[in-house]
Amino acid sequence: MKKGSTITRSSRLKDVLSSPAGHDIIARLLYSLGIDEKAVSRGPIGNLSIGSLPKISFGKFDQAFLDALLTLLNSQAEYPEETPAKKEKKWWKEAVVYQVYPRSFRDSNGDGIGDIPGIIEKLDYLKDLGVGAIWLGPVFDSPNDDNGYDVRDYRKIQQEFGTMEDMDSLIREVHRRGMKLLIDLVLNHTSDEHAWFRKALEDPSSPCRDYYFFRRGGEKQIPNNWDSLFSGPAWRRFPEQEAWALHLFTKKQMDLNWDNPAVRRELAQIACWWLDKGVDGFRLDVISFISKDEGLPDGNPVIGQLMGFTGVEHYFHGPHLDQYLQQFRRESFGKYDSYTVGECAGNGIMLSRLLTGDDRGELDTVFNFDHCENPKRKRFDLYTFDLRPMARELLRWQTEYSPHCWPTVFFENHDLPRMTSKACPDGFCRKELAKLLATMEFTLRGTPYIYQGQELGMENCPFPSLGDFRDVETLNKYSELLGKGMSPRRAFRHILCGSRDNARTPMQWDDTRMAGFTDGPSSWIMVNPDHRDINVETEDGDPDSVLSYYRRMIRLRRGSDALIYGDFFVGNSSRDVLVYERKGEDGRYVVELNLTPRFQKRTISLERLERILGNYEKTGQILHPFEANVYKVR
Ligand code: ISL
Ligand code: CA
Repeated sequence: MKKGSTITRSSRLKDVLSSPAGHDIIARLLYSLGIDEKAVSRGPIGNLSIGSLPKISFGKFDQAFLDALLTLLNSQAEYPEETPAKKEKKWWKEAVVYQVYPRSFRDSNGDGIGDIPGIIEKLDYLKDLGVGAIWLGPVFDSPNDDNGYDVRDYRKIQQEFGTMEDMDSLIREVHRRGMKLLIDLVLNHTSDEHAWFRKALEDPSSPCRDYYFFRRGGEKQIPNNWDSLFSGPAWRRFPEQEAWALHLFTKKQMDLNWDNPAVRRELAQIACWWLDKGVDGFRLDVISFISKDEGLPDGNPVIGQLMGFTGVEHYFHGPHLDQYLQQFRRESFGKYDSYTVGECAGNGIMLSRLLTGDDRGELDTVFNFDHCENPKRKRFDLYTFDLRPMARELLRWQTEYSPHCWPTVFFENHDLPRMTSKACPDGFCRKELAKLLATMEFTLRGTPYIYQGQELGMENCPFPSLGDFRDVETLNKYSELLGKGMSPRRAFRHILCGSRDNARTPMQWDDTRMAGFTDGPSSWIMVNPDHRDINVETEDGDPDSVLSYYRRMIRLRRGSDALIYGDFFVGNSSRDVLVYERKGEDGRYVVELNLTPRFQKRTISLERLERILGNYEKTGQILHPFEANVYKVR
């Protein structure tokens, strides 16, 4: 099929794979059907027509789905150019990034809430760990409906976190230690308490009204069928005005209308304001959602079911996303020596190629989450996570993402339960698993991200009751499940495993009652009782601890051209054991990973290999559960 030609019902599946949106969507579809993508690109399935999808899926995908799919496939006509890659060396390709969740890192004044002076107290710890850049969660003034992801004023610091002077000294102190600071800009939506939204409500004729998506309509006239990602419909009603406004997240997080040039200008000015203050870049919250299809049409129910939320096909990579990002970069961070990572859920390898190619002028890197859950599973499902499909997905990003693009490598963040608990719920291999993940993290190509506490091997929290949860998404989910008729006991088990609060319990500095997080009597969310064993102080003095392993791994990566910029090759692997190689100026490294909690046969010969790091004291003929080794080729 020729580039740019229209995709129809009679187009063959393998041809669709050559269009960016088509590639990512078909790949995702096949994943959900449990079919390997290669079966389509190379095998006979590839010769089937799109029109046969209803048949081969036994009706799971119906005609309406097909229509929605064709519209979607044809909406994204752009193709990446085939120019030579720049392959430039950059500080952000070399830096290890550490994500700080401000509320839960360190409380300096005993009120039980983490704060900026608390972060400053711990900068030497981060420096010592080998961190090159810090991603700081949102610290802007906020009514805290979604822990700061609902911004009331982008140029003011949340009182509980400190003052603007504290923020200035944080920037200074980070730089003084040779590290960089990235801040978390939330630009897809503002709080309903932001001055723009208040004005829009007070005076419907003010220019601010068009900063958001207001639609007229009575109680029964909801503008479309989109779901909020945090349960319920994506529309909030303002009865006194006979109007609705769009919110993809909570009822207090109002979506901004990026189609309005004034909105784009204001947001670029905010970014410049922070860059002028000295921050080194941004993590852009749900940035891939900023462009919505014109007219906000209804979402297809089958796509909705597949993706978990109805409507996503109309905004996950909307019609003007690339153009808005190019403009945003030109008018803000493109003028600085900065680094930007965009949160771009649902954008697969090809669409991310559009977002991050060094010839595209958009973002530097993206976060994609396809590896974070197993096929056919969602975060709140009760299941034991299997590392093998995750590794396959990560390998695709290593081998199929273009040389124009730079990946990110991460396993945890403030929205995800702890990997240790997901993949090893009974905890018997916790340390080995945590070290295996560290081995991957610092030997794959891409910028590695550590989420606070990951370097200790922190686990999910055994929250005793509903009252111990804090997260709005969790609480909404619980009501949603009860509403569907689930028993309270069962609903509780689901939120216990999937809740974002699992990652948000206080950082564990020592084994005292409040884990060294606060000197006050209590904290805003409970401390995980496992802090008696899992904490910085204890692990610091133990050469066998997860923390010590992180330090060694980071030191190894930092000094190695091969591990940062080197070429990547898949080695002789089996279904259960992954082997890959990195090659650069300092030589060749071989990484060997047993991805299962069981003993496995080795797939390579160790002749000519010198073992330089591993998560077991010795390695024998048979690989131990989750065994990980790094070798240097002699
Ligand atoms: O799309 C998703 C699920 O399929 C989510 O993972 C989505 O990427 C995520 O919910 C977006 O998260 C970000 O924006 C939210 C905020 O609550 C999160 O903490 C933040 O990381 C709204 O601002
Ligand atoms: Ca505090």
